[in-house]
Amino acid sequence: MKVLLIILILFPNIVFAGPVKMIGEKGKASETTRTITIKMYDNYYEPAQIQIKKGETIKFIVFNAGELVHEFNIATKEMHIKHQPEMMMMVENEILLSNRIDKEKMKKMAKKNPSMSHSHSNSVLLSPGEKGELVWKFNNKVKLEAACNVPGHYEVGMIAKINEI
Ligand SMILES: [Cu+2]
Repeated sequence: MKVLLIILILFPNIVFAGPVKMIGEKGKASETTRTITIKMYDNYYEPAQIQIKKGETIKFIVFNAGELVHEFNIATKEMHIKHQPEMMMMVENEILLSNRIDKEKMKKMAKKNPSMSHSHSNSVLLSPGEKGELVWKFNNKVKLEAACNVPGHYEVGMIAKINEI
């Protein structure tokens, strides 16, 4: 226990950067091998299955065609579950409204609490009608899923399975 605590204090990056590398990394746009268009509806993705090959860098063009705010987040199931309280906090602080993201408030809150900036390289959070892009390099070390962590959406199955082919 004591040893773990010392490791956490001395090397926080080892502990926290680890899982992120496990899921792959932010890709370079110049290394994109394929583009996949994802449409987000209330509350599902189209397509609901994504096929990837090891080492591929994919550019995802994500469009929110629904009437609610949605997220496209590439992570493991465990990471999604851990991310959900953070999203709930955004709802409680009225940054994340059901059909809109209060970006001004998000900026102000981010100064106090960096986790509220919601700028993770593995996710895009979009208001209805908005379009976003995410370039991801897959290394296929762990099982991944793309999911929406807006409160209630993951629970009703707003998940796109990522399968290695
Ligand atoms: Cu959603």
